[in-house]
Amino acid sequence: MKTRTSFSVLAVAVLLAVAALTLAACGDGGGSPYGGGGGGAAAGTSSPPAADGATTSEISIKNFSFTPAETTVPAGTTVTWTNEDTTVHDVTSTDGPGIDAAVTSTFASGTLAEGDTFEFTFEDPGTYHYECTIHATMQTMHAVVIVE
Ligand SMILES: [Cu+2]
Repeated sequence: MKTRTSFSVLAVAVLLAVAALTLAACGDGGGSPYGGGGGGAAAGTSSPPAADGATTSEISIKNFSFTPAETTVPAGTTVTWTNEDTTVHDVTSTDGPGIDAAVTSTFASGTLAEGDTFEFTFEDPGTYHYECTIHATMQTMHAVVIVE
């Protein structure tokens, strides 16, 4: 029975940290009406290749979280982000392959209101971290696209 203790303590610590960050960052009212924890992972939606070989992938922005948080796609894929929150968000890359240290963005959506979408086509393989700059203090507002 004691073997799970360290895992439980870690899990509780992580939950507390996330809760604290959420409380600290939710300054603009609104808030989530449904305390919805956990669930709702609508599964990575990767569409099959189109006739011309191009692929698409979709990422939702919901409850101050990018879902999925990690997306792996083949080069040439167009990724579409959709803001499903009533709160505004953005999608801004923080690093990527072959980028000069002085350059911090390879893509930036600008402010996305509820229902707005942003598309970016990833031509070059690499790991692209991105965030919502509006809520950058929240762990769930950071995510990554891996292009193979
Ligand atoms: Cu945001």
